[in-house]
Amino acid sequence: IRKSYHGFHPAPWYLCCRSLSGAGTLRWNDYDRPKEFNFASDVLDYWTQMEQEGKRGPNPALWWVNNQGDEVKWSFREMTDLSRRAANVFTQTCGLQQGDRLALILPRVPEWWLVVIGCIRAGIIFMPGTTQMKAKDILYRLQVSKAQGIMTTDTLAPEVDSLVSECPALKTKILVSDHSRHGWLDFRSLIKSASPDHTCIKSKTLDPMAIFFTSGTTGFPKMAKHSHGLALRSFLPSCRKCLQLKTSDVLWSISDPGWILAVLGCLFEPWTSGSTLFIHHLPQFDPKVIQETLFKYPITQCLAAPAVYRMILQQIPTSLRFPTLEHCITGGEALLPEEQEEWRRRTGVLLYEVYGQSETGISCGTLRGMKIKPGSMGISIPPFDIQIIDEKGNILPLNTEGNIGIRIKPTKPIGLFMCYEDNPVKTAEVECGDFYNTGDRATMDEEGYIWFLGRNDDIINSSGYRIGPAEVENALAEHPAVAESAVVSSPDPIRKEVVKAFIVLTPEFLSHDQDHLTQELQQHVKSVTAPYKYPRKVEFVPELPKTITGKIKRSELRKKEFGQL
Ligand code: BCO
Repeated sequence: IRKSYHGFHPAPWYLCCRSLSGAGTLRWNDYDRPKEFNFASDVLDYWTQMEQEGKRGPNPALWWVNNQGDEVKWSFREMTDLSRRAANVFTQTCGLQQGDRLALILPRVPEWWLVVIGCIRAGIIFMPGTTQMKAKDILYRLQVSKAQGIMTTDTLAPEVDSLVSECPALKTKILVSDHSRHGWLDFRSLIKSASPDHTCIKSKTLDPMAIFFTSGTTGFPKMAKHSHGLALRSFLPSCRKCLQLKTSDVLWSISDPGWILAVLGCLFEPWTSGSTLFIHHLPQFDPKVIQETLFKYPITQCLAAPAVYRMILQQIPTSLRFPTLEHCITGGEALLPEEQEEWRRRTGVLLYEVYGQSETGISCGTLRGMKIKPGSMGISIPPFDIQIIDEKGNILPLNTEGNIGIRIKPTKPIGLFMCYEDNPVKTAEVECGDFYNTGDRATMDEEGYIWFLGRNDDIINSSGYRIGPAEVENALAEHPAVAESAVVSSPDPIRKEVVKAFIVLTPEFLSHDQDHLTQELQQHVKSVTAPYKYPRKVEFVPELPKTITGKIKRSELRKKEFGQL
């Protein structure tokens, strides 16, 4: 890793770089389905070549900073070199092969990019996960995916060691740290000694590339499996219209590396266009740090969940007139029209909304320069054909509420997930006639703009996190105070929705102080599963509403929360 402030002069390159619309001057059209595609060889190595031929400015591919003043700047050539080394580490030292699975639980450290590109080069299926995960979350992921490898930092390594005996498929543990740990391979030293010569696999576009875990209403998260087509999609002309990045752009993508939004916004989108990706390590989210960073660095585009923009607007009373910021994009949850307007008023920059899921990547959006209709998520982005459908897959008339469907017949579009791995039942459940049913409710207007309304099930979207109620209920059930619980969405001015738990107490806890018990239960959930899921609201009730067959009526509780009953 090169940590240096030297040899880098921001002003000249971001003012004078050539503008190219994409790697390889747009070889494919929206509906082409090339047989082979590999992001590392087709895109990253292309920009390395452009750099070598002097056809791209001196701006780095990755520009990483942290709060301690460390800085990493890697050119495309360095990314190519280091990611080839990473591929060799995986195949030669770790014994991983094409088709093997690697659980990747890293914070925003520069190695994350080497690992993902290294995996793509070697055909290893990477499975990103948030560092908020706890031992049980990790155990589930390792077991259900039969992962052969895991890569993480010092913080989670002890958790992994505590469960490794229950994961027979796991054969390699790789640590990203300045220290070594018994039983773990040391990535930072291995990469230094690895060879930079590696022949990238010739991946078929529809070969598997990544697995994202996504929460559902019931049970444990499902494995949404994506092919290399996910990366190809960022390359297609329609998708390029979304951000319209140029080689001179500096895109700051604020998503946690555990989510698909990061794989798109922190990797495929910026590097397809040969742009600079800017990353702030941000171990804790702090709107003030975001404001300062946007003033300090020549960032031209910013991609973050609505909650990030909302929290900046709510918590920073001082100037938001950032010197170089031109374009802002948001996705992951619904954005309110008044938030969009306030962002424009205070920054002078428009905020464009995109929509997608772990299954779909970015599916629709208001493309840069297109008319913004506040409250709408924009239009369908080809090759996706989005329609509003009924429960049987019939297309509904304009301005009629229904499910957001993405056409999969006669041909599944490039970039849509392949299936829920090892789960044909759930895969079949989301097929609805000729469409993939997203489970999100919306309407479409005469101009094709899509207007989000909510979910058709019990999934909670809190500040951009998709949370399955059963995951929180299971965590609560482990506490002796909880006889039973029902977890639903509840309105919130900051996070739009938060997790609320209705809890029936066991007799021994009925006389306990309820405020104290609330805190204890919140801490308990934070300690057994990823803390972003903890119930920010708790209500103790004598009983839960149920159907005659004994099923908890979550929808009744949710409607009460939103004043719909
Ligand atoms: O709010 P609290 O302080 O009570 O609790 C927070 C944390 O303090 C706490 N926590 C975090 N790590 C912990 C911990 N507690 C104990 N041990 C730990 N190791 O847990 C709570 C976590 O909540 P949070 O993550 O929402 O934290 P925060 O700081 O409020 O962050 C705000 C946001 C906006 C940065 C965050 O909510 C966020 O990143 N949201 C966006 C999520 C996102 O990127 N979604 C996109 C998914 S992909 C997609 O939608 C497809 C689109 C194509």
